[in-house]
Amino acid sequence: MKKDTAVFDLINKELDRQRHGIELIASENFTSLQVIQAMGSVLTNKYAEGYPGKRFYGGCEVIDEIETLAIERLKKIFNATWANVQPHSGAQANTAVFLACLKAGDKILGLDLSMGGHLTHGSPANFSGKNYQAVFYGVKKETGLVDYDQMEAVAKAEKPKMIICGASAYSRDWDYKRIRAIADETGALVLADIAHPAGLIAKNLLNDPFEHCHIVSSTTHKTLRGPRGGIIMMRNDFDNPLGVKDPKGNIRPMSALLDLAVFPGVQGGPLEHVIAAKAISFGEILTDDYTTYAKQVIVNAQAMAQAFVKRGYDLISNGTDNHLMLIDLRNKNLTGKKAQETLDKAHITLNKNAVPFDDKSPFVTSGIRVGVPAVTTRGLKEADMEPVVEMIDAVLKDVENEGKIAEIKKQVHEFMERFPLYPELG
Ligand code: DSN
Repeated sequence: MKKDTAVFDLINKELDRQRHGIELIASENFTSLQVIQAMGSVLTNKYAEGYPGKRFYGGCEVIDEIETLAIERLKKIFNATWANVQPHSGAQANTAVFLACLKAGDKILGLDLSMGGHLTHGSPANFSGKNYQAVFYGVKKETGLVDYDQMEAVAKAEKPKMIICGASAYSRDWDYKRIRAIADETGALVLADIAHPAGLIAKNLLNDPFEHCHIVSSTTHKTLRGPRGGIIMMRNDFDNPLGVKDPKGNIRPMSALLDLAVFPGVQGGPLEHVIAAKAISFGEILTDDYTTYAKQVIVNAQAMAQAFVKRGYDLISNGTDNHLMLIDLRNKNLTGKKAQETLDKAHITLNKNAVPFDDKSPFVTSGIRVGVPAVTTRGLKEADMEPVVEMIDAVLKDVENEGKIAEIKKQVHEFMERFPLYPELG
């Protein structure tokens, strides 16, 4: 068959872009080559609806071994007793959790999207806000920290069936113990969506949500550095206290309800090529090399935060505990949109982001979100954060100066040549 050069040329162009630029999107990372190879394998040909040992198709004996390996490795990482590795994404994982735990119209309490939350935590634009009644907590204006008093007050007043913690743009750790206490007092389940900091939690560098939260969901492609996908886990199984039943009307353990919610609830055939890639990345996470990586992520994020503060940037909560920071650009007379677009021209990639109490639309925003998981995988260390921030600052100080931007772009390419990406790909 003739090679589709139209598509492969574009793939190579994207490889080139990834190699030359500085990648600071907090939710992105670079997987190992073996993770990419597994995703491009013959496993994509196989239908395997169901679960290991209980499939609706023949010929699943190898697939069963692969999926079991992924589940067992994931359980080991988080000291979990149950895991589902089939969700195609974090959004799919959360959809399945809601389907398993709640009835349509039930109330949920999540971090407001405009305060750093996630679409699937109750945004009116998302299934979570359309099918469920969403109420929200936020962060404190003075500190930028999650307002647990507000969470408690809203929970007491609204009696949500589920409290969701986790965020897309929050640079601090979570008080899971307090959240569970609020949930116990008000009769709610707790879902921790750890999509962003999962890799740091895996290595005990942040608080452990499994101790206190009923259910934990995540993506696999952010700090976990695996293929694009989702997962759901529990350390302790339990019978759904909200009285949600399986399709036959039986009360079942949460693990069974969650499995049923993923398939056949919200998905059909699992992506077994991606599940194989998940298994590989989970194996990588269990190594000492990954522990070194996760520690370096935090060291790099703190060095980067300091470099920004030194240059007068206004960091929400004044710093970071994890892999990212949120920067309010209003004191620099810039919007997030302008900053993102200008930095893009210099091949420095990050995203515009609403800051808490933002006065601009989500398409413009007052801020940017900056994360270090991808550059840490490239091999950048804390001493490299200064020159990176210097280049960002040079662009943002002079956003209309195309000559300067071109000069920084050249510096970016020269700088990143020191950190080869996928050299095996030629
Ligand atoms: N889109 C992801 C992020 O960038 O954080 C969240 O789903």
